[in-house]
Amino acid sequence: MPLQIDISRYENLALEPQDDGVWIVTLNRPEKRNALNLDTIEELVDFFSVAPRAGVQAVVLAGAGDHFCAGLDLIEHHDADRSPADFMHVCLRWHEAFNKMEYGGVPVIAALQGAVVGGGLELASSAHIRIMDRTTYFALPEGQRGLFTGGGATIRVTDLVGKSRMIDMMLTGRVYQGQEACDLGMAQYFVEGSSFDKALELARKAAQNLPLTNFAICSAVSHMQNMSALDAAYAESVVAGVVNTQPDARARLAAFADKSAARVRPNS
Ligand code: 1HE
Repeated sequence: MPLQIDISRYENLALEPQDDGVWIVTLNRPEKRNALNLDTIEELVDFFSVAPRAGVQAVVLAGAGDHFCAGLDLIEHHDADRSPADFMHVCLRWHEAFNKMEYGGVPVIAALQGAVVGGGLELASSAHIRIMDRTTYFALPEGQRGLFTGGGATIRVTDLVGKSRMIDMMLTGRVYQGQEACDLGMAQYFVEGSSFDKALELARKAAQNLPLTNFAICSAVSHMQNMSALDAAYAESVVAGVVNTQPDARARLAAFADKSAARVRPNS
């Protein structure tokens, strides 16, 4: 019996389940440019903890308004006047949320518009696919604010663009946008139209895969990056042993064998 997600409990995220198992999850504080306060982080933890067991096939992660996310809620942080231990625990909750996203097994497709900055870029980099459009720009303003990244940028943004670029972004506040940002790996898609429309299209496509296959793609690949090549090869074999023999795959293999399944062709 899948778990239920009680949409009415969420105040900082807007949750919209679609008929095909895709859920649209929108950061819903546009008046604060979707800055990440503690409550938003807790709602992300809640949602992504349950989503893999609630029949969620894919997630479109979006931001309400003109900007995806302005990063850490600087006003909340200022007013709370936190101790080092307090802020360490804040960061641990961010990691809890973002690790649930990256390792949870449900495809997360981020629709990026406007500012994707600081913790907003850390959030985006936890998604499996990022779509940007003409309005999207990326930055790590932590350096200018007297701060340091605390939501995984040292791991995930470095993974996307490399150590030297990440350090430059933090030291100088450098902003990346347009084709250059996409070419560097900030996003996998750069669209002329709306990033949201493309994200929904891709989420619907991913949702047609078997859930166990998607689970492996959106969990095992990340775990294996943390292993030695020797251990990753072993883990890959075990995962493939389970996934590639799943009963639901038999119909798809049979369709290939009887030539009714679509073939892989170059883009026209
Ligand atoms: C905020 C935040 C925020 C806006 N925390 N309240 N992140 C940053 O350094 C980015 C800070 N934000 C900005 O640079 C700009 O706000 C934006 C480029 C995102 C948008 O600009 P704009 O002109 O559309 O909006 P605005 O007038 O600057 O802000 C509108 C409101 O949103 C305003 O609130 P209001 O009550 O005065 O109307 C802003 O205070 C509020 N707002 N951004 C709180 N970030 C785990 S460590 C992670 C470390 C970091 O993420 S550091 C990077 C923080």
